[in-house]
Amino acid sequence: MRMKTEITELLGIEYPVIQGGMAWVAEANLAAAVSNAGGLGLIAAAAAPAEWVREQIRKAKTMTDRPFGVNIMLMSPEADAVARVIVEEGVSIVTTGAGSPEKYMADWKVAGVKVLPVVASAALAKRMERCGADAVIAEGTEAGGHIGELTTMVLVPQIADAVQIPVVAAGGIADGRGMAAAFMLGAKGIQAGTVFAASKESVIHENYKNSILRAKDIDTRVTGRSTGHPIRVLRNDMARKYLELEKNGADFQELEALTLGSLRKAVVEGDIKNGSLMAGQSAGLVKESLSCEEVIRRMVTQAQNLMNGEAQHE
Ligand code: TUI
Repeated sequence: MRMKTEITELLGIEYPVIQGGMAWVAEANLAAAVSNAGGLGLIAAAAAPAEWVREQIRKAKTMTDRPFGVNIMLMSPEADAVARVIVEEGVSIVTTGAGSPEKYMADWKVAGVKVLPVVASAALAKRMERCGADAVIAEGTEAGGHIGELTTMVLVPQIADAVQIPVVAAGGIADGRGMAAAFMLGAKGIQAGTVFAASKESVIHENYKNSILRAKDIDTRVTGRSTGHPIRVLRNDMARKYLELEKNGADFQELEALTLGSLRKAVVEGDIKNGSLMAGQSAGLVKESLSCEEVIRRMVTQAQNLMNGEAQHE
């Protein structure tokens, strides 16, 4: 099983599979497991203190000799500090989300950091290419957490046409069928979150994992459309309450109060009723908790078989 693409070359990894930068979920254990399996593991800085990110980077270094990266969430008040920690700790790969990383680009380039911004439009992809991005991650609205409007199916080919740098497809991909489809759309690699959140090495609460494994195709909801911060989650009491408040015209403060600490509640405490269970639409495709190694092996093998013309009917 070999799969060389511009993305494996760029990142120095074996398979063109990147683990999504999921808040509270993507910590050192998961990142190291994915990197040890030949993909690119990521530590998600999310809104965490920069010193927590530094600890996780140091921990991951003890757990893998392979490349891993840090995902920086640009809306975080800690973003400036995390951007510095990335350079100080010698992290070689960064993915960015929920904004534009332009102001950090010069410092990262000088330090030799490879930068892969997550984008949800062709315009932002072009802007990222101009400011020195090494590749872009085109994330469709099927993804979990903070999302854009366009589907992976229409976003990836338009971004592949818009830029010269390699494109990674994200959103809705959990198996080799999605991976093969992404290649057909012009991607050179894929990013997956949900399937890794449900993996054996993922440290999230069992209740959260089981919610992903039980989820059916139609079980996600998008909260926060009214505030301009749409977030895809699994449907539960929390999502229902949030959507009800939004329908009744609740203001930003009221909605924020409801969700404050809700992701932690789900990930750490396993509160699947009142917690915020961020997950992508691919939750419906994830039926069992596999090791990261198994996830990647099955995905790559299935994609290769499909691309060799061996159509897989169950
Ligand atoms: O960032 C994500 N997904 C996330 S971040 C997150 S933490 C959070 N928690 C509560 C509220 C908000 C965030 C949970 N999930 N994915 C990458 C992504 N980036 N998807 C879409 C975008 C994006 C959207 C607009 C990137 C850039 C952008 O515009 C930037 C600009 O300046 O034009």
